[in-house]
Amino acid sequence: MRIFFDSRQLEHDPQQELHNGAWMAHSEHPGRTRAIVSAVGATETPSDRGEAPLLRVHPADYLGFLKTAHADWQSAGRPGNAIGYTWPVARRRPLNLSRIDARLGQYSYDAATPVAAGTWTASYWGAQTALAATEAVLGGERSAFALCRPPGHHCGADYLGGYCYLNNAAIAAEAALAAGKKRVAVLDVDYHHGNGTQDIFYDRGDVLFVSIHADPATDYPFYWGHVDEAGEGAGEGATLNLPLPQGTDFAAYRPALAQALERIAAFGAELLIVSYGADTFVGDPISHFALDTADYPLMAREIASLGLPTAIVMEGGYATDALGANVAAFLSGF
Ligand code: Q9C
Ligand code: ZN
Repeated sequence: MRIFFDSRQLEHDPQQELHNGAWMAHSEHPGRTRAIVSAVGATETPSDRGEAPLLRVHPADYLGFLKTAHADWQSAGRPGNAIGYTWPVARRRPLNLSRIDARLGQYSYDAATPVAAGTWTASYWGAQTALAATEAVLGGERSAFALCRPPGHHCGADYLGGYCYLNNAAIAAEAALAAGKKRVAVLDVDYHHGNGTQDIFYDRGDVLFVSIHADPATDYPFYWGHVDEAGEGAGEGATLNLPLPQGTDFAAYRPALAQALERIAAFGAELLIVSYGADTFVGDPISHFALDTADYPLMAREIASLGLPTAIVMEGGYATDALGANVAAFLSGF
């Protein structure tokens, strides 16, 4: 399998996140990626396809915010990473605010996703990595892996959150549509619901979003991922949420996976994007499913049995010591 990776993604090195009321070292650190690189073998560096494919998903004002947020934070005399502390709820009308704190609140939804000096560069090359893998499968590869970092599935068109800044899976799906595919499916198997990807395609009939994740009644991101979220307008029926309880092992996971794959086949997808998070692993420090390393090849084989050209995009997974083995195990099933 062709594997794409750009080492500039290591430049994103966020210092801390607000976790259950205390600042703690950030879970989404460069060491995750180093662990995966040493486990999966040779990688290819993506070429630069520019900003146009990013702009199919994210508005220019959001990209502009992301590019300068850390410098703006420094200009305001602040230490460390840029992070918001107030979020608009009641007053969502468009306002042209310049204060960095106001802009952070406008373009984010949590305090787990700081903007560091290297965040834009890393996110940009993460998106290019997803595009390279997509191009490989459009060119005839059966499957390809994009070792993306930071992850992408929590960020929407114009907001960051959940350690995510650019939505790599959505950028990949839009690239496939731009290349002429009529129907694309995104299967999200990260432990957490892919709220950003869901939002981006919620009213669209050409992209099916299917997610298997921890029940938002107990788990982040709480406000999305409930079973009754099924899409709207032209996208009615093109979103499928399959929440599962904490403690789920692969035996309990399998029926949901079968249901997800059935829907993707029925949709008539011509290309599949898999948002793969290894945080379903039993040893994940911030998650509560019970999948084991040996389950990932089985999961992958079932996905591969759809017979669709498949671009796999890396999302979460925080048990760094097991992460390389878990990713390699998943890829081996294709
Ligand atoms: N106390 C991904 O896996 N932290 N993002 C929640 C709980 C946010 C995970 C804090 C978790 C985001 C891509
Ligand atoms: Zn996750």
